[in-house]
Amino acid sequence: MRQFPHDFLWGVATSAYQIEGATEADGRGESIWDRFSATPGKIADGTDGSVACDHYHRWREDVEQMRWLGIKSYRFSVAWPRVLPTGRGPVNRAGLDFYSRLVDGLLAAGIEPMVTLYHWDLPQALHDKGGWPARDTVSAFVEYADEVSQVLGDRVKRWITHNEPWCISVLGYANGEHAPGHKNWGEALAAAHHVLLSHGQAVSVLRSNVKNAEVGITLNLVPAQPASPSAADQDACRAFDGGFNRWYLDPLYGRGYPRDVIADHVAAGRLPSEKLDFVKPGDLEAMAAPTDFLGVNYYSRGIIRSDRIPESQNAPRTVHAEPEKTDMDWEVYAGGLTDLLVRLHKDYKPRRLYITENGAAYATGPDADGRVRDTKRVHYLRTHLEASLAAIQQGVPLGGYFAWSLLDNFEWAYGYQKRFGLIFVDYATQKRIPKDSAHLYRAVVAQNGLDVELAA
Ligand code: GBH
Repeated sequence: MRQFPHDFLWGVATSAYQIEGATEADGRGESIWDRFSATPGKIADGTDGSVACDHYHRWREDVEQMRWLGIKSYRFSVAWPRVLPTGRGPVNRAGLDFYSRLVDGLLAAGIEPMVTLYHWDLPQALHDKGGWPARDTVSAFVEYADEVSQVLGDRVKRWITHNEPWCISVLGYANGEHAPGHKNWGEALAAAHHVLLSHGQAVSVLRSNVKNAEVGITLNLVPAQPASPSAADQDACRAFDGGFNRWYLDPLYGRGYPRDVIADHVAAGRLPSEKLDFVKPGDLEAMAAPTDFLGVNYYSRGIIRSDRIPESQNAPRTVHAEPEKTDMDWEVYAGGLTDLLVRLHKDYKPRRLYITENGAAYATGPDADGRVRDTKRVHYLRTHLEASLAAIQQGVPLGGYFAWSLLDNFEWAYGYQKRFGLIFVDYATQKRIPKDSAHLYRAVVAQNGLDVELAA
């Protein structure tokens, strides 16, 4: 009864800068995250990704963990500065060889690789030439996609161009929480445009280099609900959904940028006029290149309250947040995942959807007996898998689920204090300990269904 389709792609996800370490090995160049984390005050615990999980040296052990989990696919990202240390040619073979060995190791373990080309580690040299707000970065990305897919394309079938354009542009260029730490909305919107354009241009390159390629992009999407039925809250919710979700979905699915959000940006002084100077003829067509799947990263919903009118004058809050929050302070709300998937299927009709990330931060470590009883993550995982199955039962073409993350890792501006792993990492010794949630996931994957119990 509570079974997933027989070909459902069970997986786990990671990203290069968050796990690899070895930032100076084999000719790797500097990335904007090396520079940003070395800047005092940017990372909560003052750490960086220079060692992280030392996955660059321990990848064989990590593939063994995946084999134990029984997963069918592993989503990882390629570090652009390992392949092209200064952003553009010549290629650093030693850097690309690391991914070639990893892919061979995965295939030997019966695990299909899914490659993300860009998970935020822009070569610093490209940043110095303007970074994502500069249009030249588009062709640099397409060249990079070409080089990587020429070498890995004989063994890697599934490709994700970018991870979370909203984070790249807004966190990186508008609110400064992520590298490169700028605070300029004009730059952020130009950056978002160039990220989406580079995605569209890379699609055809990937298709020509990879036989039977499955190509897509991953977005971080947040289903939103107004806090009350008041007109002000409903409008705030429209605006949130517009800026967070539709700004990326609409152009990817051929509708161009949403007019209402352009007007919001102008009204808020984030854009000088409704004319988007960074959009050149042909861009909107290129961005809408047909893809094989949409990757969805889901963590929580948004309950949206207007800040235009004082709280006291607003209608009473009618949407109640669940009391449970993760260590990120994000509400645990599994129903949002079903709602989101159903809405994407209905409004945009992607050929297929993959949940490319879903998970929760809880700092739970080993008890005296060595076992990691991460009960809250077990609950999060179970309820979100139920929510995924519910979407399938409502007709959503959901092809797979990738838990975030295989390992505890470098959680960007939060450093190592936030732990998302199914597997605990003792950073002092680099020892890996599968948490209770890993045992649950292993049982689900083995059964391809949810009627599983965990040993007490
Ligand atoms: C992902 O980003 C990243 O791809 C990954 O590298 C990272 O480690 C992981 O998630 C965990 O943070 O409205 O409550 O959902 C996620 C980025 C998640 C951005 C949630 C904005 C809004 C909070 N985001 N978020 S909520």
